[in-house]
Amino acid sequence: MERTLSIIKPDGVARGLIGTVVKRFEENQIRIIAMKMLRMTKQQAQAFYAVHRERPFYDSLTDFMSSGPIVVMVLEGEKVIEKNRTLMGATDYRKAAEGTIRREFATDIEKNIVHGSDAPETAAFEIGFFFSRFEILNG
Ligand code: 3AN
Repeated sequence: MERTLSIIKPDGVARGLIGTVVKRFEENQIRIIAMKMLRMTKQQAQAFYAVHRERPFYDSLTDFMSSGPIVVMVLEGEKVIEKNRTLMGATDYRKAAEGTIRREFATDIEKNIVHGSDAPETAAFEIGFFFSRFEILNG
């Protein structure tokens, strides 16, 4: 059993896509074991995306991620990290497969609706960033 962190980014929340994203998880046997809505400060977004601090898009990305409310979720299931990334589609929505969340809804490489951890180590860091043990079912 694996866990991963999912974020519905500010564009996804603003565009009314919370239900759509949650439905994708529910339809694909992915269990949501924690969920909340919050707004990150710029500093929190910088800390969350610290691995990207050398990238040219870091400042813009952290501005965007702190620009409005987000929904953060802990997902659980077999191979859920990969499964979630398959449902999300490629970072660049133009390269994302048909039927994926980003292909259907994203409008921009940065404003791409959802985030999903990319490996067990990043999932552990990202889950711990947002949730205490007591906020996660059977945590
Ligand atoms: P993913 O979210 O698909 O794992 P990462 O981890 O490479 O992609 O990038 C983190 C976030 O940074 C992306 N979700 C996207 O919002 C933004 N991003 C990635 N590449 C670019 C880029 N070339 N230009 C602008 N923003 C980008």
